[in-house]
Amino acid sequence: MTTLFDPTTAGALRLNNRIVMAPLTRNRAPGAIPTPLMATYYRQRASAGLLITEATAISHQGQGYADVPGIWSDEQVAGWRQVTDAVHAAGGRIVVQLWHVGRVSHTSLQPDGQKPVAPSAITAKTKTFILTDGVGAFVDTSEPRALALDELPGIVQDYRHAARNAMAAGFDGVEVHGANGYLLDQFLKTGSNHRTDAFGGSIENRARLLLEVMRAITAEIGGEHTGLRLSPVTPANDVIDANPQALFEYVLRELAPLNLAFLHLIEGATGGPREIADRPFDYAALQQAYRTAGGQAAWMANNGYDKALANQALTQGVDLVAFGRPFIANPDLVQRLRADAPLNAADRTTFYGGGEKGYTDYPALAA
Ligand code: 8OZ
Repeated sequence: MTTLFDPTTAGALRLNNRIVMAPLTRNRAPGAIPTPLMATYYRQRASAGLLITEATAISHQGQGYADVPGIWSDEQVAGWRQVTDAVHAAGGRIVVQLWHVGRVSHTSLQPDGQKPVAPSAITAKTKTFILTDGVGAFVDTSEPRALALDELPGIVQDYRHAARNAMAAGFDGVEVHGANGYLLDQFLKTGSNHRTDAFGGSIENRARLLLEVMRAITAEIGGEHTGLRLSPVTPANDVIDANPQALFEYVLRELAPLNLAFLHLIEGATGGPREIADRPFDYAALQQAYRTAGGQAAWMANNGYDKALANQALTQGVDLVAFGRPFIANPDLVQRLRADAPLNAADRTTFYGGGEKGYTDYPALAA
């Protein structure tokens, strides 16, 4: 029987096991440039079969929180190079999560203090985190402006450029952040997309930006180096779709020919309940739609998994399981799961921002 500890492949990626470190926002990149401390943090966790970095902005416009990293400049690429070298030296694999926040931002984080951008000028009822004179605070997101039709090719180009930078920085590939109410998810879903042009209205139109982004990235770096994260029913960041089952089955059928490395599904509410009473979703039917269309990507499941639930999922069509919060406090999570050892508890007060405390100082099991 296959277990979490058996090696596998995902596109071009050869993984030592099926345990994935989920993307985790940690806000420790001042000026959006990855630091040596971040290299230590990721190296400590390199026994995961695959590391997915924290969400990383593809452009200044794509920034939505203080001190999150970017991957649009050469200086950022050089910063990430320290991270990928450290992880590879420790025998791990790492992809960078490519992120445009869309409307989940604040004017103070945007170029020249401009409004954040979105499919439609609808403010998200959610908070972001900003720094004012070095003091952090959670604040309401700013009112966005709707992107003009002629701006969308530039957004696609920013993703493509970020993917090229990712390979230059030594990553094994990228994960496109299509989840959690950020730009691509805002375009997908009826609640946030009220456009009347070719990028709004029908499912085909709402899916168009995501599909153009995925086609551009796979043309640039190859599908075998490309993954995608989706969250069909999460309420995170105030998104909702009227008919998510039909929407996501369409998206996955269209993605089938792209030869993707993996598809990463957040089941239920991100970081919350796996089942949402008024938002049912059939993930097995989604996978069936993708496989029937010829899609071969590894299927990565996420949200609230423990060892028993993960091993059960491996018998039901899941190939990889992503663990989030357990990796914050347990750099050697793979070893601990293998040994059924107790897990360190994570300190919430150090999740976002700060230095080594609550970041690189969690102990591994004694040798
Ligand atoms: C927590 C805090 C800020 C951002 C996501 C990138 O939910 C995030 C995020 C999580 O995908």
